[in-house]
Amino acid sequence: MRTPLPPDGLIEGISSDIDPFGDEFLRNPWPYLEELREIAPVVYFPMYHIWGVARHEEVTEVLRDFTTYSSAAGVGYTNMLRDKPWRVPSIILEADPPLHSKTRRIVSKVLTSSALAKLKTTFEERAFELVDQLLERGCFDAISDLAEEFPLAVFPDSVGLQPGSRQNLLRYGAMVFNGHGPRNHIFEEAMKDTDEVRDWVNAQCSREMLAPDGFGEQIYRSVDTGELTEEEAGLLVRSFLSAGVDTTVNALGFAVLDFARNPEQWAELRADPSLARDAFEEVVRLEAPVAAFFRTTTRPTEISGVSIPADAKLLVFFAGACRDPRRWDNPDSFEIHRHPVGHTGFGSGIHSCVGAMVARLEGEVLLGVLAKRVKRIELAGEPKVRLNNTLRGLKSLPVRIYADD
Ligand code: 4MI
Repeated sequence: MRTPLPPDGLIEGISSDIDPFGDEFLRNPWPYLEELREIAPVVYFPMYHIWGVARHEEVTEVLRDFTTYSSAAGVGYTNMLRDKPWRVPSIILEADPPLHSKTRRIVSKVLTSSALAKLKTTFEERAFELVDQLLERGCFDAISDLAEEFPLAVFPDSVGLQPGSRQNLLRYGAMVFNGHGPRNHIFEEAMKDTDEVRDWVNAQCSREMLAPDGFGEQIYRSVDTGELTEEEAGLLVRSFLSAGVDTTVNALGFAVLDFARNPEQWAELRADPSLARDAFEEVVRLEAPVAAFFRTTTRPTEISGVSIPADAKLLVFFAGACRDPRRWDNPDSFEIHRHPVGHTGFGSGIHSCVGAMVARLEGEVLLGVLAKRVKRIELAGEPKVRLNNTLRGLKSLPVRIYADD
């Protein structure tokens, strides 16, 4: 069952044949996002019967109004209230208040700044080990050998996961993020062996599997206080594993690429490694590793004079807002001194990334360690894009790095 088509007058002048889940778009979305921003404040995609916003003002307006633009029907293309989703819905991402408010509060209490401050030394030790190994090699793939290695070396331990098989987390992430798109070839490819990976992840989320004092075990303490059921706690641990790996992998991969392409910015970071956190923030703005999520309208609504019917899927292009020239000077350039306050790389509003502080810690630590040890980062081959229905990222990034003298 589809939402009725809007009357012609409402789609006239706002329709686009751009395919936001086509290979070309996903490989290089920037020219298309520019076109979408220019067409109208809200665009209609007849091929999917969905609407979209790609300007900063409209993206933040939609994300603020969580009653009109609901997450409970899922933040992907599928309306999960109508069509059976491939996994049990997330009780934080794919939920509205009051359920979302409760789960969000519990997760935020686990991810406090004091909890993260305790992890910093461990993260730094791992970063130094890894960077020193890579310096010995000189030439390596910054995706598999650095951007994937580092989060997999620190994040699952912080959650309290059992050792071993961590590659499964990357396979699961591919399912989660490609699963938000329509059933295109990328979706089908990611979902090839759902059962095995899904069962493995679900098993890792049970209380007995989690190490004492990790984020996972701390979530389960809310079961003892009666705030969560055992099942809800397991689902929140699953959210950590869903959201915490691929996102940071892609951000860190782009960080390396952005610095390889902008050696003057690398020189600035090296001159003052305390800029590492600001630099990572600018990477998240410039690259928007989580490119877009959907909302579903709960009533007929209007955005900047454009009408949208009730029960419509609306694609919110975080990446479009991150490079909107209405909001940013030189939006396509990488400037670590920019302080991009209000960027939507972590979303905006009540659903804005609850793990942002963990991501920032990983980014700050790894870029800080690289800045202290590495004089120069050079591309040693063409970067290759990894196609994904939601995430922007690379599948390979050959680089050469040179040790500080
Ligand atoms: C923004 S990435 C993300 C966030 C939450 C979940 C998955 C991905 C989840 O499963 O709750």
